[in-house]
Amino acid sequence: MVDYSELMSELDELYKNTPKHVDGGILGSMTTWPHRIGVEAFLRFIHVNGNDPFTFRAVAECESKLVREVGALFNAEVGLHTSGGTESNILAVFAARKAAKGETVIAPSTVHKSVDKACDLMNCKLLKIPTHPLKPVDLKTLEEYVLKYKPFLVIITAGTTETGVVDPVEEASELAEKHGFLLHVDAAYGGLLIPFLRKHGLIKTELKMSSGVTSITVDMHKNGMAPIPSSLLFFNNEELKEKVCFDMDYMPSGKSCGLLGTRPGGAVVAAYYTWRAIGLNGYEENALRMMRIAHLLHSELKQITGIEVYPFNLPIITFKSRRYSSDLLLNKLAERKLYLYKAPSLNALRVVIMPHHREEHLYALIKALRELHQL
Ligand code: 0PR
Repeated sequence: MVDYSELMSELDELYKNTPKHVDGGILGSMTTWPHRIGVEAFLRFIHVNGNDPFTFRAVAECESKLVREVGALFNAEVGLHTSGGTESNILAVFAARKAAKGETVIAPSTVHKSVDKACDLMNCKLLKIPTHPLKPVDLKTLEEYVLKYKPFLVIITAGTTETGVVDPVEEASELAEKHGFLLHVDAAYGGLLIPFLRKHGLIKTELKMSSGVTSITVDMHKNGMAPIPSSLLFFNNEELKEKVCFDMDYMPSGKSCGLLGTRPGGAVVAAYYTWRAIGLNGYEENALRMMRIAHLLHSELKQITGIEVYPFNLPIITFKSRRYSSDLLLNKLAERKLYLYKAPSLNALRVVIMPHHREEHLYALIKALRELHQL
């Protein structure tokens, strides 16, 4: 006989020893503590297959409301829920590849690795424009690459993984119209920050489905605070979306959209109710608070002798130690239960301020860095 109570104690132990966002030590990951309404929604719909909107209508309803309501932030009307930024980016490349002839994709070197993965899977040639990690892609160079290599797709990023840089969406969209390439914008990280920060003049770029933009990735499990796995992929028309839907004749709906078959329907319901629970005002407040905390961390790190801190646009702070290598510092901080990520292109470390962070979480890091850099 299996002893459930033994299993439960084992689970309790595992849970106890797993870092939690509320403790404040998770400082490098783009994940956050999901909203409790989202958790509740996920639990209630834990049994639901998101691939079967016929039997489980709630999922289909939540997905279409989510696409409509979140999409309104970006003037986007068509889209689908996916398992994350990686799936959204893979599908964006797949749809573009079916819609346009060619095999070359162009992206700044700051693009997320999921695009390498997508191109590897689809056997397309990914050409990267050397781009400084702290700068957006240079438009003149982008145009030169486009004229020279004639890509079917260009991918830019609104909030890069390592440094939160926002590529010039409007200008790239104009280039797309002028030269006839498709344009995907990866806003997995920045999608639920940029519209709110722009409203306050903190970001200049307008992130929207303008006529030159083909698709946009926006993750709900990052700054959306929805439970993992959750992302949205928006397309600028229905035909493009149909390209990521496949025949599934035995299913009542007759088709299946996206990469997964059976999938967590609970994640879709959870994302929608998280979105409702936080609301536009909540997302705006989060974005402003995260920027305030980022400024605080930035100015504190600047004062520590032995640390070089880089400029930022979105709440991602990168810094380097003159005393320790990135790997050594990463491990020294992890010993103190402060978990950062690397920003390899700068040979630096990365702190991503997420919605759950409070000032005191950052003071623990500042204190540790001060101690480690004392003479
Ligand atoms: N696009 C951007 C701009 C991202 O920063 C990420 C994730 C993705 C797409 C992929 O999203 P999913 O992880 O939801 O598929 N960046 C995360 C981060 O930098 C997670 C991550 C980290 C993913 C390392 C892959 C990886 O190799 O924290």
